[in-house]
Amino acid sequence: MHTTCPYCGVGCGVKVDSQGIPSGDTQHPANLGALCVKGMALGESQTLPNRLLYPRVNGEQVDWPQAVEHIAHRLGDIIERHGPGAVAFYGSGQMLTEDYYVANKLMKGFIGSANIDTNSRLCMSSAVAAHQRAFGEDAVPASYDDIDDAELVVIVGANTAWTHPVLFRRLEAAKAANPNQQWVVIDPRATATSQQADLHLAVTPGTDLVLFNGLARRILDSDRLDRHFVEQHVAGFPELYRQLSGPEYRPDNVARVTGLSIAELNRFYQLFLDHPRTLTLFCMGINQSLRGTDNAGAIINCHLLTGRIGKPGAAPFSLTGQPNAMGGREVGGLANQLAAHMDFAPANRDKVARFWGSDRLARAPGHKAMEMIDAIERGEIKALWVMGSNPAVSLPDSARARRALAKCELLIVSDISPNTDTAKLAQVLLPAAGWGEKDGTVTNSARIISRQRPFKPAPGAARPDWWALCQVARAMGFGEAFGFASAADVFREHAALTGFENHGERLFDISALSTLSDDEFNALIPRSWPLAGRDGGPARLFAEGRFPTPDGKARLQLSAPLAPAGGGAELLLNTGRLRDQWHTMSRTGHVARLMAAATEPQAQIHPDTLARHGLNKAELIELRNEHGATLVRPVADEGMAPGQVFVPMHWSEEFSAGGRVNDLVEARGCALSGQPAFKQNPVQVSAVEHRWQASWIATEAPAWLPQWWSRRPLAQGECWSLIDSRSDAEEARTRLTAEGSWLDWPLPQGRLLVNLEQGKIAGLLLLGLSPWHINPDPLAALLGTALQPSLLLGQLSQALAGNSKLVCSCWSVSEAQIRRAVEQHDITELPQLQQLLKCGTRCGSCVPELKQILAVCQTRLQGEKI
Ligand SMILES: Nc1nc2c(c(=O)[nH]1)N[C@H]1C(S)=C(S)[C@@H](COP(=O)(O)OP(=O)(O)OC[C@H]3O[C@@H](n4cnc5c(=O)[nH]c(N)nc54)[C@H](O)[C@@H]3O)O[C@H]1N2
Ligand SMILES: Nc1nc2c(c(=O)[nH]1)N[C@H]1C(S)=C(S)[C@@H](COP(=O)(O)OP(=O)(O)OC[C@H]3O[C@@H](n4cnc5c(=O)[nH]c(N)nc54)[C@H](O)[C@@H]3O)O[C@H]1N2
Ligand code: SF4
Ligand SMILES: [Mo]
Repeated sequence: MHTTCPYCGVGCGVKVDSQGIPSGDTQHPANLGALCVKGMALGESQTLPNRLLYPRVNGEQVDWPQAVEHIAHRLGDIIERHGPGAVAFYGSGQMLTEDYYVANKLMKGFIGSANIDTNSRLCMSSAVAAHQRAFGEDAVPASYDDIDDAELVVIVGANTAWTHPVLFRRLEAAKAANPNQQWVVIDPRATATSQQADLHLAVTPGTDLVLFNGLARRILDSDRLDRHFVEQHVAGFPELYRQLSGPEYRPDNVARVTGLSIAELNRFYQLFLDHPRTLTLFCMGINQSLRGTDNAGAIINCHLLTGRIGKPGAAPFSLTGQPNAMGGREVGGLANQLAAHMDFAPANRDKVARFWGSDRLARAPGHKAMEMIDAIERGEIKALWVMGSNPAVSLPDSARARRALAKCELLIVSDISPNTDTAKLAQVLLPAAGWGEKDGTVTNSARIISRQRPFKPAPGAARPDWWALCQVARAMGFGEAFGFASAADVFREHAALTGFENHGERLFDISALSTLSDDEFNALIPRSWPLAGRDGGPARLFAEGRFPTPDGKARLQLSAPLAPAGGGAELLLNTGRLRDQWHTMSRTGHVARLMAAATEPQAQIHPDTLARHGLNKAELIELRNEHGATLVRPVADEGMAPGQVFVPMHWSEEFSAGGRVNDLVEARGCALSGQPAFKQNPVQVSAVEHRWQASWIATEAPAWLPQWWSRRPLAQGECWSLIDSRSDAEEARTRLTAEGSWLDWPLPQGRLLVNLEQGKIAGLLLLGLSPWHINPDPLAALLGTALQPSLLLGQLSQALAGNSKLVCSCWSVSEAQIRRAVEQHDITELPQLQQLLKCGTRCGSCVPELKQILAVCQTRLQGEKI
């Protein structure tokens, strides 16, 4: 059975065998058989420990008709009292296109408000706005095949090695096949991606706009300006020329603002000038910025000025994050779009109203994600339906977002888990069918539409989101328009709308698929749009230099000036992703091997910065600003620029008492797109003077929790790291061991307590030792076994031998093992290491880190030889 991976926007094809075991689909054009570590772990991650199985209203389990009746009645009542603007939907790029289509149709077409926005606002709305401004339509003019043709790959604001791993493997393969291919990585910190670049530009955060405008200025001054292309196909040249002639874009000023040397600038600019086949990949470092839309516009400008668009190996390439972020854009599931690449212009409204057969169509754009929170605070939005997102954690200023969610008269949450921080605030919980149970389509970064196919029944009363939406729509009296019997039915209508009175005005037209039979829909192979090129293969967008604007020309973009950088902050907070976790961990946090590479919420900081703030010895630090505070482990990282801190976005209250980084992020962003600036926030830092710390290893949670805790799954049981500055160790021991019978061994550094139930080990508590530095697995292996003191001592000494970061999750190979192997066997090349330890030979996601560790070891060994 062929389906599509439910994680990132690479959109890899997955084959699932009769046992439900996933493997890469060799026939899928996105991945040609490869899968990354998250894709490989799909077998394990599908089984959630706590699945939401039945609808709940105010904590009581109900059946679907009761839940639907309740929702329809409450929504109807609120709309009657306060108008359609008082209700809102918040969706997700993890919904299928069919879910998205029905949600959009219900809100904009029949409830009559455009208050439907999604987490894609937080993700790529800046890129969407830039595409619309520059091209006239939100169309990504690149395909994965361009990677093989490119001579220069610029990766900006993206840690592709970790976030789009299979794409990164394609990049590695392209470079191996064409050693002349050059890579420039632009990121304020050194990453697994930058490590492999020919040139890494560690820009001052938030200054990419100046860097790319400086590049555009250099292009204007060179013979690489494609005058013919600009004259024929591009508008706005004189205005841009004037803007770029200012002193801000002189090299000395660009160097000053971006923090780069003139030599670095010259090298990057010369590489760009020298390589017509340039592919510029960009992601959250560009989009999640106060100037997100301008950033993307400045990148597109450089491609337009050099005519590097619509040609093999040459394009600006906005990478999408989620598996169906692009599908949501196609459907029009953002508050400022209407449907199917149409906006709210009267002619479009008229078309869509006739197509849907509705006289209640929304008149104007609705509230964007952050504005929804404001509107709830003002009491304007009273009911919110969240689908496929955990906004209590992932929205900026999340403490405030949680207060707003709690204030809603009616909060409905559709999820597969009842335990997310958002689900805990809901009055109505709806059990959604998850991956492997749902049926429909997704569109990836490169506009490839693929099928997600079910291969097992949904458990309990879980149902697809489109189905739940249709039930509610019917109960609200909109029955006729929501009579869909299957995902195929929804898809056909969606496809038909894309072609409805289109007359070639909108590039997004998949109406040829609107007549697929159920069997044909089922058999649909991955297709990219536009549906066919000249040779019947994938079509290249903008190949003729024609753009979907009234005059057929692309538009160069002017940009607003950069706001002066805020002074006075101790540290600048950057946030983003880890290799093995997915967002708020709702789908990956319960898988032991995915948590093993980063076991606790943490902050990466340059060692000099740690020293400057007196944090060298701190076990736990507090980051805070006027929005909130959070507690995290400090990790020394030479790859960070001094004065900056990187905290992953992943931890929530489900997994830790700290680490929820969005409590520190201001709800402010790009004024044009409404996308929050998650990447640059000022914070203060201080050490937490703890009085004790401990590891709790058991299958049950401790009955008492101190100030800070963090939990992680192990192959057997769980490990809870506990730290406190309020109680002392004796009080902790008394409270933690209040239940059950415990044996107590003093250790040189602390003590080991063992909970025995009927002679078997039910739990272990290591008190006084840093959980950060022990390896809990050997002790956890004893859970449920009879107490054997000699075995216990053996396992204890293994545990104390140290915790080394897991690098290869597939073959469980740690950093310490790799370092030892390199030293003992004098390893210089990756294949030797792979042969010896097997690391990096399955999914390959850790290959960039293996290379990084190998390089560091060799530099050290060489240093020792000299
Ligand atoms: N493992 C994993 N993969 C994922 C996801 C996940 O949760 N986990 N999520 C998916 C989703 S939804 C998304 S949107 C993508 C995101 O994919 P990416 O954008 O690649 O990931 P991030 O880690 O958010 O940020 C990328 C980089 O931007 C850098 N950056 C910060 N500020 C600046 C700046 O001012 N300028 C520049 N040039 N760079 C800056 C950060 O240091 C970081 O390394 O990942 C997708 N893939
Ligand atoms: N600080 C910081 N914050 C960020 C970012 C950042 O870089 N830094 N990035 C932002 C970006 S780009 C994104 S995309 C967001 C992502 O953040 P969220 O939108 O919160 O994403 P998830 O945590 O993946 O939440 C998805 C939810 O859907 C549920 N789910 C899974 N399958 C289904 C299904 O089939 N149906 C339904 N109804 N539910 C399902 C999951 O259990 C989970 O609770 O975070 C944003 N927040
Ligand atoms: S790169 Fe990994 S997470 Fe992304 S789609 Fe492919 S297998 Fe899934
Ligand atoms: Mo995203």
